[in-house]
Amino acid sequence: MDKNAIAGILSEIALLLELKGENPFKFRAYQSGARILESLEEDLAMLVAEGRLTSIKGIGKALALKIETLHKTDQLEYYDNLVDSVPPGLVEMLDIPGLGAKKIKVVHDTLGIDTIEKLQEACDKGQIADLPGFGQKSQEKIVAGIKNREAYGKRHLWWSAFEVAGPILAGLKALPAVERAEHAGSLRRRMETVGDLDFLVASSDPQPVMDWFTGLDSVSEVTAHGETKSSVRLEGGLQADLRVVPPRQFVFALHHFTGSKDHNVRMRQRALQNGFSLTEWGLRPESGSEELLEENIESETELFRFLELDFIPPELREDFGEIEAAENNRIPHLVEASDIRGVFHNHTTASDGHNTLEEMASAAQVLGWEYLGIADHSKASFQANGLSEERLLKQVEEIRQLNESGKYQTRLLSGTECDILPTGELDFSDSVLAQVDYVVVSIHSVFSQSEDEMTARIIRALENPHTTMLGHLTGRILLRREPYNLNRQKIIEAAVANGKIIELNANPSRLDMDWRLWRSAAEKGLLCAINPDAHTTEGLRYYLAGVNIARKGWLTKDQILNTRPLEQVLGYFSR
Ligand code: DGT
Ligand code: CA
Ligand code: CA
Ligand code: ZN
Repeated sequence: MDKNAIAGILSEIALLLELKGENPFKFRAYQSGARILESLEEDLAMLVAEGRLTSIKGIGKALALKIETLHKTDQLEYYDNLVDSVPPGLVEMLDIPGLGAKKIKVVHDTLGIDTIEKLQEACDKGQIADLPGFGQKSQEKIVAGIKNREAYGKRHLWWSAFEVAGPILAGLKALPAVERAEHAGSLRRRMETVGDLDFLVASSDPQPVMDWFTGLDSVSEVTAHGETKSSVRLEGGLQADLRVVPPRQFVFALHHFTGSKDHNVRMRQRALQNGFSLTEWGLRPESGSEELLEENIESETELFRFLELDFIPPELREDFGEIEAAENNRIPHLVEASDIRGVFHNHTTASDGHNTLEEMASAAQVLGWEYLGIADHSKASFQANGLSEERLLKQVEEIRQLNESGKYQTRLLSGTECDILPTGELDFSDSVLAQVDYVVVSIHSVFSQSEDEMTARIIRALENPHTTMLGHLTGRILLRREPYNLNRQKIIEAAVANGKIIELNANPSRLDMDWRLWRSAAEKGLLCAINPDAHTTEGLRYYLAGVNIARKGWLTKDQILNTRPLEQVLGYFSR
């Protein structure tokens, strides 16, 4: 077992122990053990072979033995017994917002509840509200959480779905029987989450393509195996559809199965207005004739052109006004990944990142970036090892020296991700904030304020003259945590009025602010910054997910600060 798999098991042990109500010291030891393993730089095999695991701070004898056993045998009796001793329903309840291990234990111990269904029943009867430490509010929150869990249960983050889809698409393209292959559906439209993967292939010999697809190693179940359509469930729970069409139908099918449904409806209406019926099979003149018009349409561009429209990028096909825009040559030139010259909101080992300043700098250089901003947490985020004033100023100095040394071509910028305190005040004083290049302000605590309080809190932070940009506007964690209560429009207006940026947090679980808001916000004059919120060198790559969402939000290069060259960015900061 590799270190990440072992770290996964240690975190699970921590959760199970907490669910059992064990001594906090005990489960925290596993939690921190997992974190240590994740950020381990030395080779685990080497450490085990040389018996040096216990020399790492935070890994005692007992923990070392378990890590060693997992590493060598892939098994651990202690873990297996623990899993057996905790009802799986309790573990599932951890997904419900507002229900931590402590509360789950209370629910289990007092009412004998060990499944989500029973939890729902108890809520219906009002029993949860009566438990000590719960109350009406938290019961309502649990009910909402159960609902969300059902709604979200079947969806997946775009980023992880795309990683799964990549090799499958490459495999399809490599098959001799395949002329063309593309992914379609929400994956191609770059939605923040996807329900299932859709693949489309042009081939006049579907059989071997279907057989290859349903026979993939990663397929755990074949749910349909037809002549031209197959569906499978992949390991990890994702479902995937494959459709094979004759080559001359490919363009029409690609457009149809890319969707969205609403966009398709509008496109069919438009075709009808022009006297044609548009389907996944082709275009047919409405006036009786059965003849299909497909000879001269070999790309989506040509299909749109036939309907007197400019090409509409898949990201925009959401019936958000894209057809009107395409009619009037007003599809914007959307931002592209290659436009990005650097990013601002990233973490290092100084707070809760897993890589050092220099490792981040070197990774940014590999990405070809002109600048890399570091914005570690501030002191109020003690759970994320937030920096004190002294540590921040020390980091500013470190960054200055590193820049001066000329060791990296990427220029480092010193920022901070400064907590917005519950009152809307910032976690650092003006005199400290004046010493960094820019200030990202974010909420990391007291999420439960009312809409008015939260909105006022954030607006107050935006009014601080030192604030440069607002981090992860709503705090949502896709598929896991709802946005906090806030009035997004009021905040956008305040940002524009105060000349502040709202970031597009590109972490695949956040993608916050939501793409649906960007078009109108940018029209009001809001400036965007795409930030990966990276906690590792790998995490810098999340900027790609941010570019997707910016494109979905109709954003162009000039509406995004980090497409600008270094000099202009510095100029912007020193306004
Ligand atoms: P998902 O999978 O829930 O994330 O969303 P999609 O958009 O990938 O939806 P999916 O997989 O059900 O279908 C793929 C595409 O096929 C969809 O984007 C549009 C098209 N499509 C599917 N069903 C219909 C339909 O009933 N009417 C129309 N007009 N188009 C459909
Ligand atoms: Ca789909
Ligand atoms: Ca589908
Ligand atoms: Zn944050």
